[in-house]
Amino acid sequence: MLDQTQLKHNAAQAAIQYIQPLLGPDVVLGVGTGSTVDLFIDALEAHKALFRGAASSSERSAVRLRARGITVFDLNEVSAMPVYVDGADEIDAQLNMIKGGGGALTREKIVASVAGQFVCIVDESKLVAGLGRFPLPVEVIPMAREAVARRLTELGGRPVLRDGFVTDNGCQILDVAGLRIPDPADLEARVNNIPGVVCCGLFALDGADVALISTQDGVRRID
Ligand code: ABF
Repeated sequence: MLDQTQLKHNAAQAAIQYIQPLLGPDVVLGVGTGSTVDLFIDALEAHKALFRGAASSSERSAVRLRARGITVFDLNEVSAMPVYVDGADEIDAQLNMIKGGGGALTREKIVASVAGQFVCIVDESKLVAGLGRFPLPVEVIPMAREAVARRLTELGGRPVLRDGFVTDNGCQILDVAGLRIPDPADLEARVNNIPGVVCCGLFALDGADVALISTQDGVRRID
């Protein structure tokens, strides 16, 4: 029986295999955030001579990449990247995701938007029949926090401020429990449209292209 860390490790290794044909001397990789991505970064070190560097979705991952000798580029220096690799808090079979448990959702969405494809690496506990058990993280401009919270309540959610947490962008996060999400792309658009919302943790308008889901029976690929 593999424990969760071993499952995450296997997902990270599967991502290394997946990206290998895409590597080259001019290639900048998009790298996400989280404990699964930490293992991916560790495994990437052995291949660092085969690509130019990485663009990171968080300060946390940037520090880890640099510590392993991988050059980190400001996204403004990068015009194209073949692939972005990141985890998720929930993913469904249509590759819609909830992300942002680690608080890096806005930079994750930005870096992912530059990449040719999004490869999501998760252990099987993250695969769900329908999104919404994990509270939806919503990054907000601090002065709009209460106004946004009222609108999220009108949408059926129960927003709670992530206490003492400040994002890499100097903003706050509302974690919204209780939302029904029959149409993830529709809800993503509605939340994005609330004034004061920087970014919402639904990745459905532009979901993952490939999921590598680590199970007790091996890594299952959905695309
Ligand atoms: C990030 O890492 C987040 O969007 C998500 O919250 C989290 C998943 O982390 P882990 O791999 O630690 O479960 O990608």
